[in-house]
Amino acid sequence: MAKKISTKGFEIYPGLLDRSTQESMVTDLRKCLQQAPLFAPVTPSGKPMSVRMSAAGQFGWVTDRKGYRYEPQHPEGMNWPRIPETVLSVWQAVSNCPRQPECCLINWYDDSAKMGMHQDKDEADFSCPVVSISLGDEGLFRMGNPERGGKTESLWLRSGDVVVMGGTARLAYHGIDRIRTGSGTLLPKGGRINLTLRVVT
Ligand code: MD6
Ligand code: FE
Repeated sequence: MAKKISTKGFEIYPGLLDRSTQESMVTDLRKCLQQAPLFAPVTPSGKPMSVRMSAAGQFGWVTDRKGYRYEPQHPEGMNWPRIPETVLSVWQAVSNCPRQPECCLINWYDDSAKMGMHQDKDEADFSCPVVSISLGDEGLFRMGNPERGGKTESLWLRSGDVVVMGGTARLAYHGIDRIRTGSGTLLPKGGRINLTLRVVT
């Protein structure tokens, strides 16, 4: 198995995906986004999020004035595409979970996008981890605790890095403080893609 760093229960696999795997994944994701385009999510309080979002799988995670939830269709009404095999194989390699992911959330960060500290808790089965894949520009990942506040640790996630949030870290707060513009060479126009695989039901 590849090198693994464990911090606060988060398991980080630096450089798990080689360049050609990352390139195949981007090709697959472009097809997904043709079927289910990125949209600009709004928090339940009406605040626009700085990332743009889409998903693949049986469910996509969405947010709008009605709240945070999983939905079987894109906000514009189309079905979500299937989760690409290139992405599913990462789950098989690192999740140690007998269930299959039902959602691959696709988050797209431009230069100024970030993600505030949050828990991923809209899923039903917290015995399954969330697995995240980073592509493109580097993002500063902040890892916290199961309760809001307390000490945090930060780490730059690079293209091809994979993070597993399971066990004691499954409900830990985490976020992306900022993007390092132009740090990646995978995406010709720059930016960062983060995929998170989740079992929803
Ligand atoms: C990101 N990731 O890396 C945001 N969630 O852009 C997440 O929110 C996340 O990396 C659950 C598990 C791992 C993650
Ligand atoms: Fe998250």
